[in-house]
Amino acid sequence: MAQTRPLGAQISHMLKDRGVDVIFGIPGVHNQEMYRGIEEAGITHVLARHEQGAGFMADGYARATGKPGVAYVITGPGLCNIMTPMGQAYSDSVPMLVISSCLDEMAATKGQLHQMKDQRGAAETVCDWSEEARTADAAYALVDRAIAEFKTNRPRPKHIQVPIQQLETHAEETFARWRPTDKGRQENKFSITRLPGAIKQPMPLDVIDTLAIRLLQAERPLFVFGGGGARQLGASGSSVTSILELANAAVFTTYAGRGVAPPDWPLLFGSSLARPESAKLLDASDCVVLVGTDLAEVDLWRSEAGQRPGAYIVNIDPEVLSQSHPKDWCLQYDAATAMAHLHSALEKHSANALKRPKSGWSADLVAGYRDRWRAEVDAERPGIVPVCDALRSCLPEGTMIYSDMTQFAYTAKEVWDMEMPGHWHHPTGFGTLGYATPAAIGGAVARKGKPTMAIIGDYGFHYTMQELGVAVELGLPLPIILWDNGKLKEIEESMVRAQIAPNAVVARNPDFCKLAEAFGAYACAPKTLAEMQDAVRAAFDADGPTLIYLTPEISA
Ligand SMILES: Cc1ncc(C[n+]2csc(CCOP(=O)(O)OP(=O)(O)O)c2C)c(N)n1
Ligand SMILES: [Mg+2]
Repeated sequence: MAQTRPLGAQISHMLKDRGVDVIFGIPGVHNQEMYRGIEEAGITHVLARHEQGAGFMADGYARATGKPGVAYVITGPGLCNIMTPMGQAYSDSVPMLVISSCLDEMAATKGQLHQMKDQRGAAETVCDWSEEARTADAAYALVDRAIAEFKTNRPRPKHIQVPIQQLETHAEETFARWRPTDKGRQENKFSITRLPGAIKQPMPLDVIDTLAIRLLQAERPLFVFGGGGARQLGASGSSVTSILELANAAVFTTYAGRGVAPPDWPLLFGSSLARPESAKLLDASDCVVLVGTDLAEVDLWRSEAGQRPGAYIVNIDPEVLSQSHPKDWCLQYDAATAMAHLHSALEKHSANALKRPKSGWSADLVAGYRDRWRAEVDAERPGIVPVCDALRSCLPEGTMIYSDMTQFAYTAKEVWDMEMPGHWHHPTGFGTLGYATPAAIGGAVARKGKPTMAIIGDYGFHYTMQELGVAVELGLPLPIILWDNGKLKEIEESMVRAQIAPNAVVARNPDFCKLAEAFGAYACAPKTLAEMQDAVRAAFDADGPTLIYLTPEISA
């Protein structure tokens, strides 16, 4: 029997019906109607300590699962506080749904609680769209629109605001009418299978065939996989491995694309696109395939990728395709669909006795570049590479890592190959300090029983340290690697390079271990790499988070 409830409660029931199990947020008098239905609907609510924390938790949850990360916030300051995570989710293509209350009336009444000039418009500057629902049906339609777009478009955050009076008004459960009834669809609610475009237009098999033949005939075929590729290919990495084998192709990944190609693939150049020499290699390739990447400035740290004449570009985002070179081939598909077809085409054509010439790449050549780049990375920010190696070797299989804007992460991203795609999350595009702790909490909530770890710098930790309380409350076995170099070191070095006398780059730090303990977390300060490894192993078995405090003085 369809039930009538206040709209605030209906929204939670609808979200549950559409597959949402967890909501991150903070209640207030304005959005309390949204809290009426949460428990009854069977949804777990995680109470953050700041809306920025709630937003990053929703982001971490979404990146860990591919499901939407949902957050409830209040009018005005609640929404403003979550706008930074929305901006982060926008730049990194994360499916996040923020639902807030809003004032019923603005123009005629000044000085209302939580009033701001244009809340909807403000949110729109950091997300895909921001809409107001003035009726129950509008709210339901917007929720379904958001969920549908997460599945079919490049996933990006959306904001729905509902006037307080509407949240309080009783509404019919009409959203149930649209409930998908067939079981297959129910189970598949959030998985990206095919784009609507892919359903309407058949795969352009002639283009895929041409690509397969070109890959087989090329001297130096080269794939670049990005974060979109990692997200869409997910666990179907095996088809990538056989594509690489059939084509004997070399691979670059972006930082977010790590893990799409297996780390032991002998022609893996790694996540080294920021090394200037990578441009030469792209240039040298006679068949470049870009999968789920827009080769953004934050991937390359230069304006141009390299020549890549007549590249094949697989991307679900038409905006990315619109920036291609006129000679490029554009395939508006998700990576999984395109790679599956490419795999069949490669098998067909290699069986058809198309002679595969000796590849222009060799394992030795690739290893030579990689060794040199590793030495460069080590020289740029000395002392971090050995800590990365020790850390990597003690992590349980399938550990998901959330990193922050710290030198430790900048180094790690270039020297740390991932075994699986989608297991290292960094605030890449927006570059927000304070991301790692709450995002890792969201990831740990999403993957109970599986290992999750955060890496953060001493300054960045200050931004969201209060969320430690959430990790303690939820008993999450989360190691938090805190890299304390005693300053805003990346900024200090940048000032020195710009011949600015370094200033405003040292903040007096608290005793981080005592601070963590005050929250009820565990804390330790290992002095050697072996002690660090023991601490990390113990942290994964603990009944709450552990702050693992490291300084550059750590000894081998
Ligand atoms: C919200 C926000 N404010 C400011 C910055 C600029 N910023 C980037 S790194 C950094 C210093 C970070 O210091 P720390 O966390 O100690 O990392 P380190 O570079 O020392 O390893 C600052 C202020 C930012 N990225 N995000
Ligand atoms: Mg620092």
